Amino acid sequence: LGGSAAAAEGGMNFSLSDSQQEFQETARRFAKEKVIPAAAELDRTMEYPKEIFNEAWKLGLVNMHIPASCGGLDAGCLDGVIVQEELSYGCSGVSTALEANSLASAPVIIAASDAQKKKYLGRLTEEPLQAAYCVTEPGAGSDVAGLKTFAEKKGDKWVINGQKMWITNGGVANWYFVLAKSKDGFVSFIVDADTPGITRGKKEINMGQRCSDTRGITFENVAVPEENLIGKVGDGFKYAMKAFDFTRPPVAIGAVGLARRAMDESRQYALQRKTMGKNIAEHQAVAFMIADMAAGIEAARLLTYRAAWEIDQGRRNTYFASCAKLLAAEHCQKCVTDAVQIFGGNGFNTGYPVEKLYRDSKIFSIYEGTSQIQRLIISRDVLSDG
Ligand code: CS8
Ligand code: FAD
Repeated sequence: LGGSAAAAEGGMNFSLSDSQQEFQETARRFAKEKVIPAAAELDRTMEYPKEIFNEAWKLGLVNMHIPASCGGLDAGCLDGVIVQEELSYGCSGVSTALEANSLASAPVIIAASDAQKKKYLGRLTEEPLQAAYCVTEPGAGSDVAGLKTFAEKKGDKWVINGQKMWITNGGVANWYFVLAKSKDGFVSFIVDADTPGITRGKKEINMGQRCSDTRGITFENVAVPEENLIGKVGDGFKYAMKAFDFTRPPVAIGAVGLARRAMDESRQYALQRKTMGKNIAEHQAVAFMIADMAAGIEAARLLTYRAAWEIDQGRRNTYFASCAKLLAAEHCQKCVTDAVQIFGGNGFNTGYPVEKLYRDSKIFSIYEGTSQIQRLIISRDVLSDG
């Protein structure tokens, strides 16, 4: 018995490093002290959580992956995942609003020049500013290759025309990552938000995560200097896809954090609500719903850690990232449905916390690639020759 020989070889290890534990504790405390107390009101007013952003920025809980050369922490994907679970436990509207900077920064970290990184990532570490990732369009969400925004080279500038939709941080961003088509294939740019020709749409009123700022953005003859073209003409699509490899794990763990919150709320309620002479937790039908929540949360967390760990090892993790995003998003929705059930009539009421969790959860199976798109990516991988 015991695995001391195997352990000595340094194989599987489920421990967090000291710095990861520190990230986790900081984020957990921040969620408890700053996010949870503000969440219901932010949901009601739909106000962008600027103050919370600023405080999280000071603590290093946003922009975690920006390289040290640009003033960042250079944290790995797993480090960010550990933080995101805690922030999302507090409020996934807030965690989405905070994490959108990492999504916008990902293709820049992947493919931009040192000068571009210094200028635009450096800006995010110098001041608590926002950035946004503009890929989706009114006519092209799942089918990124079908997007229509067009960029044409004119002298030493690129002129962008098109419309983006559902852009997180759209109304508050200082700069945008923009994916477009050109006559020579996909091109991507960093675009200053105050460039003439950019119009930010109205804030969308969404079902959940209502404090996160989601908007359409229109680009009308937006002239962008050549120096803001990212990487090579023709490779823009791949930069946008590679970004998802890094950002789907944090989105997956957002669903885990929300599911864990639903479980904790359910546990607390089930231990005090009485029917037929006992706590409802003592009815097996209720206890087993909580058991299913726990088992799925453990599985989704481990799979997400694996997806994040793979990319931190420098390996392509597309398959694991999609598996994690799919499992976590779907399980999260099961958890919130059961949480509302455990709360009975109170679950359907805005005075209790679980109806917000129910509304907030749905987006996890839509953004960063729908559950169907994750299945497409996974099935292509499983069914391929390699
Ligand atoms: O279109 C792809 C897809 O992923 N669709 C889903 C779109 C999506 O996820 N959108 C999310 C937008 S952002 C968002 O929602 C933010 S929410 C707020 C979060 C805030 C933070 C909490 C697809 C359907 C998977 C693929 O489309 P296809 O058109 O079939 O392309 P492919 O044939 O698969 O690929 C074409 C070429 O690209 C290469 N590729 C694809 N994926 C990758 C990765 N790494 C590197 N290269 C990649 N991951 C692929 O190999 C092909 O290359 P070739 O050289 O042409 O063979
Ligand atoms: P569609 O692509 O039209 O899909 C409609 C339905 O058809 C879905 O159920 C889908 O799964 C299914 N479907 C489509 N194609 C297939 C297929 N091949 N096989 C099987 N089923 C299929 N985008 C950004 O670029 N940046 C952001 O910051 C951003 N933030 C967002 C925030 C919010 C709150 C929301 C709602 C969206 C955000 N998005 C963002 C866009 C998001 O990624 C897209 O909404 C999502 O990818 C789905 O695209 P769609 O809405 O166009 O749906």
